[in-house]
Amino acid sequence: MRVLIVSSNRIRQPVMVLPSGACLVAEAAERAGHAVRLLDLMFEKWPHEALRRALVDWRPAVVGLSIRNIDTNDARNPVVLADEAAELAQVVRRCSDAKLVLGGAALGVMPHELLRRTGADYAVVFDGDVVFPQLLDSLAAGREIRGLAGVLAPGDVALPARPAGGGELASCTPQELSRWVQVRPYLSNMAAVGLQTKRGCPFECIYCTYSMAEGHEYRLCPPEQVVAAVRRLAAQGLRDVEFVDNVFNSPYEHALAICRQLAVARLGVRLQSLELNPRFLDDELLWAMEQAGFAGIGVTAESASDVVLAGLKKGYTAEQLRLAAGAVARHAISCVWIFMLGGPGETPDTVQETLEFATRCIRPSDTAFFQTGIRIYPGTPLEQIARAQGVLTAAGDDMLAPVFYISPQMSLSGLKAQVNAAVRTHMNFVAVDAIGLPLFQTVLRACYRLGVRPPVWRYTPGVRRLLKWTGLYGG
Ligand code: B12
Repeated sequence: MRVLIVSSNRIRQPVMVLPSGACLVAEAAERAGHAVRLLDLMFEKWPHEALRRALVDWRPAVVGLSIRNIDTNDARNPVVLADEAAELAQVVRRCSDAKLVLGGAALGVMPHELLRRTGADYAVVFDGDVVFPQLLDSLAAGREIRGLAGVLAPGDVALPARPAGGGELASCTPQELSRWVQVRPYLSNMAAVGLQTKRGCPFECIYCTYSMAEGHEYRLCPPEQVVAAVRRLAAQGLRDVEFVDNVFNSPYEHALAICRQLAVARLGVRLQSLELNPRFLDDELLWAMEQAGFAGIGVTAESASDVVLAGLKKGYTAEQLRLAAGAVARHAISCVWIFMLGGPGETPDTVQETLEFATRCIRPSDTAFFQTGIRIYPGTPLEQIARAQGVLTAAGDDMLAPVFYISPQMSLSGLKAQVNAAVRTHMNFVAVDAIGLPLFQTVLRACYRLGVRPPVWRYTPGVRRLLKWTGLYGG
């Protein structure tokens, strides 16, 4: 069958993201014997017209619409992206009689709502590279789709069964990204190529959808395959590689083995991962990461208050966070600490505890990033808490427009004011609104031309001073 995969993501903040998942799915469909094209809308000036042209030229029997983001996860400036996906679906319906199939990270979060909102024929909920070829085969053979593992159809109430398999993760990155998308413009906007070393998440953070989308059990990509994938990327000139696992350093031994093997392989790549759990971050792993070529890491600390950490079910304490900060300070890798303020139990005092931790324990050359408010997703324990506290009134099937949790013990404006005051006096602190600054993308491209390479947040204190001096941010 002729298949058109459409990568709909056009969000450029905080950095552009190469559509590796959509490329993986395109490759898998091609391996299954189908003729596949991929349309990436990121750089298209007129996305609807580009889609119309692709539909008319290629005349696909199936269109796979990849949807990454539902919104920008920013309580300060909420943006709904589901409407854009619905408009693209309308273009498909107007210009073609192809079956329309949804896929992408957003489907792991709100599949029913997106299926309804777009009017698509099917949604692939779990691993697209496994499920999509099976769906295509069934469509080609005219077999019944309802009940196919990983596929949701209109009117289905329950989530579909997970595809059989489990165990090892077959593919962690596409074989050849540049066959499907223009890679250069992404690189000059400081994007790194994403690579998954595992799927699945056993943690129980109350706000998170990761285990809903990928299951609680880990499926690991063997370390030697991860090294082979990084080698392949390096051979294609892709030297900025980001591990995009839900949590990179768990299981700890798996991350350690990957780093040690990468160190031996000496591939000359700049590695990063923004998803490190402080509970599993020690000198041994950081040393291995340094040897492997890590240029930057992110620790998803969320809070440094024991009350809030327990409320979020993070599974570590403020003391463990301090130990992790001590370890980070003994190594040369740049680090961004990511905090998510406003969770259950948060008060101005607990926010102060977190700000004090960031002042005392984070090196001035490292970055502290503060998000205010927590996006509430249907089906999470946070949704139940928010309903019980009267913080959430929207119906469970009406949450595509973002709703954010703020502890009833404080207000969003109070929280913002507290964070802004700290940002003004600490040149390594950044609040979420900085991501949307006008000129941000222009600055990124200019930096790239001057030889600056990812991750850009390594330069936060310098950039912050410049922005403060020009009056653009945090003055
Ligand atoms: C790593 C990550 C990041 C990194 C990305 C780094 C990089 N170099 O790529 C960073 C930190 C930069 C980031 C930023 C953001 N992120 Co993010 N991110 C993730 C994370 C943890 C992994 C994404 C990933 O790369 N997966 C690996 C690839 C291979 O998988 P994939 O693209 O999903 O593709 C698979 C399937 O989706 C499917 N598939 C994909 N396309 C298609 C197409 C078809 C037709 C089919 C059938 C299937 C299919 O098959 C693929 C293989 O299984 C996810 C959570 C998650 N586990 O999905 C959140 C997630 C995608 N992010 C999210 C958000 C909100 C954002 C931001 C908007 C946040 C912000 N304000 O900064 C930005 C947007 C960035 C942008 N420009 O778009 C949300 C999106 C949903 C939502 N709430 O809107 C997620 C789901 C987290 C969540 N639960 O909230 N992110």
